[in-house]
Amino acid sequence: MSTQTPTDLVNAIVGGGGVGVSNVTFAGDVVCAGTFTGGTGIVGFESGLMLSTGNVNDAFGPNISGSTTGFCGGAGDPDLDLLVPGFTTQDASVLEFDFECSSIQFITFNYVFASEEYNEYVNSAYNDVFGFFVNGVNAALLPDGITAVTIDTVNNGLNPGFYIDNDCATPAVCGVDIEYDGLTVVLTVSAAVNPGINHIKLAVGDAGDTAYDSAVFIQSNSFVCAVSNDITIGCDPALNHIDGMSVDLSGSSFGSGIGSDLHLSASNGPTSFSSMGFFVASMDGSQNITVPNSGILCLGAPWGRYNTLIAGNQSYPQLNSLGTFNQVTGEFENMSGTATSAGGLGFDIPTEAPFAPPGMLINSGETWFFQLWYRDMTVGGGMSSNFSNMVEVTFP
Ligand SMILES: [Ca+2]
Ligand SMILES: [Ca+2]
Ligand SMILES: [Ca+2]
Ligand SMILES: [Ca+2]
Repeated sequence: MSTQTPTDLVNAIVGGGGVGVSNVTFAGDVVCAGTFTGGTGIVGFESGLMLSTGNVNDAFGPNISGSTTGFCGGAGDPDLDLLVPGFTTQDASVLEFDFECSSIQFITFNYVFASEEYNEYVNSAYNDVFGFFVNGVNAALLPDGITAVTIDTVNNGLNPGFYIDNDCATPAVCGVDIEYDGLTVVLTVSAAVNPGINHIKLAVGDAGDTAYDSAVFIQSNSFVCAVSNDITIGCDPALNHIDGMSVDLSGSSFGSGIGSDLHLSASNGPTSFSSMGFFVASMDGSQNITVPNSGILCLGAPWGRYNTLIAGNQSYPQLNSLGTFNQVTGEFENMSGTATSAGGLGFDIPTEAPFAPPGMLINSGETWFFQLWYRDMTVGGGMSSNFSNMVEVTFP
């Protein structure tokens, strides 16, 4: 845990390119905000940003108190006050900034809320509160899109599936290596944003008094512009490869501008030999035929491969998705440098579709289907091939 400048705090959570950030401000005490590492197995992600109503260094486990309390200068926040009618918040930690997404209409990020107010102050006046205000509207909601995440709405009695009890007293369960007596599972914010400049306020505050800390943890690099929610998986699961697993293809936004802002990644690949592969695309995802020793081809014709050899033109390097599966992790690693993710995992789909002759574009509003083709082996040691499952994307 370490305290940082406001810009450091924002940089800790903004991932990839594409999220233009400006006008960063922080209100609160410097000891009540910071960055952290080592969160795996505790909050559910390794590193990120933390905002607290007490000293961030009091977050470390084990849980030795039911009432850990720190102070952040006293001042509350008017937007938080509106979430707890009748109360004035205090000790608020408030990080605000403007951001801009290039042509994409959603923002997402992952977080956990934790509090010492659990469990004794559930359904009481002493309810600490947090909010992620996107253009003034709180986006910290349960997956139903309606219920605000609060101590009173996520606890042992209400929405317990989103709650991890860590209270050593009521009842005595405190297996998580963190001071907070209760915390949420990892939750995701998904909020529509406007073209151009948007504003977000990330805020947590004490309510009722300044005692008993509460905090929010936001996952590093998880704050990204999203390709809407319109990514679905099909033709799943794929046929198992020689090592007994099926390759999982998934899609996400990578938030910068090679083209369509879609990032494909593939995992669970063969590790017993060096397997290469590349991505293929089609506007028809209805085929679903099993090819002996070659997996399930889900894409209908015509389909094209993101491979400079088939494009037949070295001036189109962005179409080269050739890669290999890491023989330790089974993750697909891009060999041609056209993946923006850490470690070059996966592939950033360009605007141009991989058909020969080149020049066909993926256009806004179109639905496309993607699979990974890769080298597989037969049980007898002969060479074969296989496919991942399929990702279907309607481009915004
Ligand atoms: Ca505690
Ligand atoms: Ca407590
Ligand atoms: Ca406090
Ligand atoms: Ca409190």
